[in-house]
Order: sequence, then structure tokens, then C-alpha cells
Amino acid sequence: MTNGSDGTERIVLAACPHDCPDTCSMLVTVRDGRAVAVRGNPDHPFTRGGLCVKVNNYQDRTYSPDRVLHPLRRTGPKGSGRFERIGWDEALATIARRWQAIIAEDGPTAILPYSYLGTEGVLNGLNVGDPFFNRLGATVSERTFCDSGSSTAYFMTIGPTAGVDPEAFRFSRYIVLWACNTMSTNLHHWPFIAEAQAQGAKVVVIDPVRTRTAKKADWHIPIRPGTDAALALAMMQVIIAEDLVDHDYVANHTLGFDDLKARVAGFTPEKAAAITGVPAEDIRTLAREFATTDPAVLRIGVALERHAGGGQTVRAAACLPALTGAWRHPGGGILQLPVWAFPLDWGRLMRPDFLTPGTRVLNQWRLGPALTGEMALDPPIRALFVYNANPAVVAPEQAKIIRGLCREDLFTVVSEQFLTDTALHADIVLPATTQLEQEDIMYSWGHFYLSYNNPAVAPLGEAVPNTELFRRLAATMGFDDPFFRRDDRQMIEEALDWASPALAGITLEALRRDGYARLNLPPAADYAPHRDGNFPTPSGKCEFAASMAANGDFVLPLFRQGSEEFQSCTPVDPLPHYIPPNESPSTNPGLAASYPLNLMSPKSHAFLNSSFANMPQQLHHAGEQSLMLHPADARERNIGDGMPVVISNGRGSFQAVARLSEDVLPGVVVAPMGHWRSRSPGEATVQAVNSGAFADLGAAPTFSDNLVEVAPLAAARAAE
Ligand SMILES: Nc1nc2c(c(=O)[nH]1)N[C@H]1C(S)=C(S)[C@@H](COP(=O)(O)OP(=O)(O)OC[C@H]3O[C@@H](n4cnc5c(=O)[nH]c(N)nc54)[C@H](O)[C@@H]3O)O[C@H]1N2
Ligand SMILES: Nc1nc2c(c(=O)[nH]1)N[C@H]1C(S)=C(S)[C@@H](COP(=O)(O)OP(=O)(O)OC[C@H]3O[C@@H](n4cnc5c(=O)[nH]c(N)nc54)[C@H](O)[C@@H]3O)O[C@H]1N2
Ligand code: SF4
Ligand SMILES: [Mo]
Repeated sequence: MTNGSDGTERIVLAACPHDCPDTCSMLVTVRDGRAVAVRGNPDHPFTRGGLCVKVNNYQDRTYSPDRVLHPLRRTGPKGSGRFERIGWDEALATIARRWQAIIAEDGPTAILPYSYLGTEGVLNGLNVGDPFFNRLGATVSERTFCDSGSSTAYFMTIGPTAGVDPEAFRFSRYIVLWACNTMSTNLHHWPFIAEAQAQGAKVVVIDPVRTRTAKKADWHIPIRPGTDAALALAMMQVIIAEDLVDHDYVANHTLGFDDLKARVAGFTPEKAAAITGVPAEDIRTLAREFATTDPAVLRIGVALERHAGGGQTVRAAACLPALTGAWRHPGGGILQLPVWAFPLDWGRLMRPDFLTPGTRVLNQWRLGPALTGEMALDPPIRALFVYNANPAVVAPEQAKIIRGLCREDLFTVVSEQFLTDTALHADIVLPATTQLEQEDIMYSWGHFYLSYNNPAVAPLGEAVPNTELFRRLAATMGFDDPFFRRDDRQMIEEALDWASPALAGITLEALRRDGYARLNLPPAADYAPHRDGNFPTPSGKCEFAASMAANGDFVLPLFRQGSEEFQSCTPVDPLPHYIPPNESPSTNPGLAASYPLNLMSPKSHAFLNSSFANMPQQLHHAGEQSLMLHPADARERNIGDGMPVVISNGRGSFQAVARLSEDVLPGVVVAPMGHWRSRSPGEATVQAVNSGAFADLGAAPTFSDNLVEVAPLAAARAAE
């Protein structure tokens, strides 16, 4: 079959690039050299022919008239969106000239790279720029956007294990979806849960909101945000007090049971009920059912880390399955990120050997304070290079970020597919390809299949994959190490540890041909990796009392951890415990007197973080920025359904349309994230009110730990 304009049609095996656990296998129809449709690959055992509302018209993203297809140079004030087209040579020369001047005056740490997972490909994703910026000597950007706190806690407790095979959920009899909105954020996992449910399994959802997922559950347990550790500790109290413990498992495969027993002894369901709002009898029922039904499994969402005590919450949750011996059965245990099953040599991809020891590390959530000078940085940040990320919309303290991005003396380069809120503030914009225009190999953080993304069409305009971007930058900066000259094929060959048992029997040829391959692990029906303990922790056991706490050794290089903020959240208490939210009416009554409502900003159903919030189909599906609030809270404030409202606190404000619903707990309000600032009334999004405070572990964000007040827009205007 050919790719020519001779009326031929061909199907290309691809994979969705997005930062989503599903990593769907995708079939791209290419007609006359143009991608005309995408659909799910029915052969894929996990994603089974499905995509989602975000990606099922991905070709429209590729061919969007709003794509950035050529390098651009700013011609108007920062943020004005006025740019002129320039050539790649000129763009690269400008970048080199500005960087060299900055390096000569202030050293390379005055340059800050900023990136995350715009694409998740092994080549073009998380690590693509690390070797270059390490070699340049730029400030290291600590990437604790997602799951850094959860992962630190998980590693401390059971180590970097893949956990339960997501496909093995079909064998589970008791499934707890904890701070996880599967129907929106992990859609293709649902059929496995539904299959278990159809065979009699009980599905429990623990969430302050009666989400799409909660509506499908057998039991929805609404809980006050940020209080889940209290629930988990009380569950352990019940399990121990009522002797529902698997003593044999605990004796052989865990560490620190007596200490844990002493720790949770006072954490009665009554005490937890007062904190969580979950009735004590419900806590007892949940504990008993979890402990006595086999196989029982916890599926924790990333959202479980997003409050002051998020790390210890995950610690407590990760202890539960060992206490009850849930790990003995396929479909029993805990599922966090199965990505740990993939034999990726993150160290080799990042090239830490190119890094000058002692190079400054700056946490990404601190972008606003770093750019505005609120943080005393020596040298200050004079140049910013953003790729695979949209910090103007995904990071807290938005007003400070925008003020920083508007600094005339800041030299900002953004590699993008679109003129995002971040790109709008760039001095130079560089055009990036979409997944249909590039080749990559993909891991997954939601299943055990390695995927291959074959390129469907040639790059549009002058767009380049991130790999090519960094090849060009390296050549421009005179880096002559052959590492920087490798082509994509060579990079793919070197990306994985092919000698690893997990890849036994898998070849690149087969991957290209089939689009995916299951890692060489036992089939789901036999997969019980911790039946006999064998946890990848220092002791080989599930560590209720974490030895990593005693060693102070928490650094997960993957997230580039090492900032002062990160060091300051190093815990000392080796046992799981309850850390109350920073901002809640019971823990911060002073603040709550002015701002009584707890705001959460979870994921939008139709956007992928801020991606797709500029695409017509997805915008149509999502509608305007909404704020869900309980009718009782609305009544007190004279807010009616559909009314424009202002959400504010001491950090800022943004507008939304009120959606009155009893699906949310009184006292809690919900504004899904993702809408663009430039398309929002008042030029502000939920990030304008979100706190820059860190959680207790892994410098994780606290997006569920924010107090606000809500008022009708008309009343707020009148008061101005
Ligand atoms: N549609 C869609 N899918 C996505 C994404 C997207 O943007 N859109 N993003 C992807 C990414 S990057 C990630 S990290 C994952 C995240 O996946 P999830 O963690 O599932 O995503 P969220 O929607 O942020 O949060 C899940 C649920 O947790 C609840 N929640 C928030 N705080 C708390 C709390 O303190 N306790 C409890 N018990 N519940 C709480 C929220 O109400 C929400 O319903 O989703 C991925 N998939
Ligand atoms: N309030 C609130 N804030 C949150 C969260 C939340 O739940 N609530 N979740 C947090 C979490 S879990 C995450 S993961 C982060 C996500 O934060 P980000 O990773 O910044 O996510 P996106 O908004 O999708 O931005 C990715 C950008 O990369 C671009 N891109 C895509 N592919 C490529 C490519 O190949 N090359 C280049 N150069 N660019 C590309 C896209 O066009 C897009 O603009 O947000 C965090 N922020
Ligand atoms: S965003 Fe997630 S669910 Fe949608 S196609 Fe991509 S991997 Fe699948
Ligand atoms: Mo994320």
C-alpha cells in the first residue's frame, strides 16, 4: 500500500499520545497522504476498539486551522498574540544568541526549562529535553506535577511494584475506586470493573462528588476532601480490633505491625467519622467487607495526593491490602501506576551524567514566584523554555505566572502545536508535530501493554517532533556528543532495556506490525505478584513502618526531585498518620470565616488537562467553565442554576456558571480544570485561586485543599 495521492487508502497502527492511563491503540485511516479518521483498535485487549470524546476526532487536532506550523517571533506586547513568521534558522540563531549572552552574564542556571507530558512517548515525552538541558547547565526543573507524592508514599510502603494487573479486576469481588473518576479519567478500565460487578462484585467509590463513576457504583461514600487518611486509619483500626487481619501474611510479608497496631488503636470509626463526615457504621462496614471479601482491591486515583496530607493518605491505603492478605489472589491488592512494570531506564533517558553536580533545582509549581522575583533566586530566571506543557493554565498562582510571563526582560521560547496561554507570551514559538506526524514507542500507566506509534503522515508545515527540536538545539549550541545526533530509529532501539525479562519475546518488528505487545508477565488470571510477599522495598516486605523514612532516602530521580521545597517535605514519621488539610473549615476556621467553601478542580471529561480546550468538538461537549455547588450553599448566596458566579479567595478570582446539584457535598464546590485563560471571562481560570502549597510528600500539589467564597457575578460587580 502506498501513501501517494493515487486514491489509495491505508490503515496505520498508532497509539494515543496523551497523559492518560489508557494509552489506547489507535487505527489511523490515511487517504491520499492525508489522515482522514482515527478509531480504536478492536484487537487491543485493554482498550478494545475504543477511544474517547477527547481523541476520537484527533485528525481535527492535527489539521486544525489553529495549528502553529512555522516558527514565530513576537511583534506585539507579551500576551497580545501578535507574531510574525520566521525561518527555523533565524529562530535557532536568535535562541542561541540570547542564551549565550545570558550564560556569559549570569551563567546557564538563569535558563529554566519547563515541561511535562504533552505527549507521553518514550522519545518525545517526559525526558526528551533532559540530556540537552543537563549538558547546557540550566536550572533543573523539578517535575512533581502528577503522582510524585503518591509514588513516594507507595514506594515507601510497597516499592515500585506494578501492583494489581488492571485486567485482573475482572476477577475481583470487592473493588474500591478511591479518589478516581474511572468513567472520565481511565475509561477503558471500566469494562473490567463492570464485568466483575456483573458477576456479583461490589464496587465502592470514595469521592466527595457523586461522579459518573460513583453513579455506576454499588456504594458511593461521600467524604470531605483531604480527609481520606482518617478513613484508612480507622479501617485498619477496625480490621485489627475485630481480628480480621491475615496473621500469616502479616507475620511473613510485612514490617512494623505492632507499631502500626499501636498507631491506629485510637483511630476509632467515631473519631474518623467526625473528621471525614462518613458515618462510623459505614466505616466499619467498609473495613469488614474489604477484609473479608476475596479478592479485594483498591484503585487509587492521582487525586488522592492532592491535599496537605496526600502522601500519608497513600501510605495508609497501601498498607491495607497487606494487612488483610488481599495480595494472595489475582485481582487483590492495590493499583496505583502499573507504569513501574515497564523496563524503562529513566536514568539513561535523562543522562544525569551530563549534569554538573550541585546544579540548582527549582520546583515547577513555583513558576509564578520564581518569575516575579518573589523567590530570591541568584541568578534570577532570565530565560524560559517550555515544551510539552502549558503552565499558564495547569499551575497554581496564575496571576503571578502571567505577571512573570509578561516581563519584558524574560526571554521565553515555547514549543507548541497551538498558541496556548503560555505560547501567547512567548518571544519565539516553535512548531511541534502531533502524534500522527511522529514515530514513538509508548509505555502505559494504566495497563501492561507496550505500544508503537507508527507515523501516519509527514509533518505539517515546518513542525518537528521534540526529538528533532533537541537535535537542532544541540547542533546550534555546538554540542558534539554523538548522543545528540541519534535519529529516532536509533533512539527507539536504545530507549528500552531489551535484556529485561519483561521484554522477553517482544521485538521492535512485531511492535511496529501489531501496534502493541503485552509485557512478558503472567496472564492476568495468574498474576498475583505479592502472593508470597516479594515487595521491591529494602526489606522485601510491605513496610507499615517505612525504613525509607529512617534513611531519609526519598528521591525518585524520574521527577528530577531535589529542590528545597522537596527537601522540606521530607517526613520523619515512619508510620502512616493523618495530616489535616491546610484549608478546611475545621482546621482553618480563621480563613474559613471569609472563605467557607472547599474548592476542588478535578479533570474535565472532555479535555485532557488543558489540551483540547480549544477544539470545537471538545468545547461543545464541555460547555463553559462550570462550578458545581450544593443547593443549600447556593440558596445561602442567592445563587440560581445557570447563574454566572465569581469564585474568589485571597489569591485571586475567576468566573464560572453555577451548576446546582446534590451530587456534591455541602461545603464543597467543584470547578473542572482545563479551560484556557485567554478564552475565559475575566482572563482567569481556577488556577487563579489555587494554592501553591505543597503536600507532605514528594512536593505534590494541593488542588483539593483550597478555601473560596462564591458570589453571583452581578453582586460581585455591584460591590466593586
Ligand atoms: N478526561 C480526562 N481524563 C484524564 C485527564 C483529563 O484531564 N481529562 N487527565 C489525566 C491525568 S494527567 C491524570 S493525573 C488522571 C487523574 O485521574 P483521577 O485522579 O481520577 O482524576 P481527577 O478527576 O482529578 O480526580 C478523581 C476524583 O477524585 C475526587 N477527589 C478530589 N480530591 C479528593 C479527595 O481529597 N478525596 C477523595 N476521596 N476524592 C477526591 C474528585 O472529585 C474526582 O472525582 O487522569 C488522566 N485522565
Ligand atoms: N487545578 C488543577 N491543576 C492541575 C491538575 C488538576 O487536577 N487540577 N492536574 C495536574 C496534573 S495531574 C497534570 S499531569 C498537569 C498536566 O499539565 P500539562 O502536562 O502542562 O498538560 P496540558 O495542559 O495537556 O499541556 C500539554 C501541552 O503540551 C502540548 N503538546 C502536546 N504534544 C506535544 C509535542 O509533541 N511537543 C510539544 N512541544 N508540545 C506538545 C499540548 O499542545 C499542550 O498545550 O496539570 C496539573 N494541574
Ligand atoms: S485520551 Fe485516554 S482514553 Fe482517550 S484515546 Fe487517549 S488514551 Fe484513550
Ligand atoms: Mo496527571
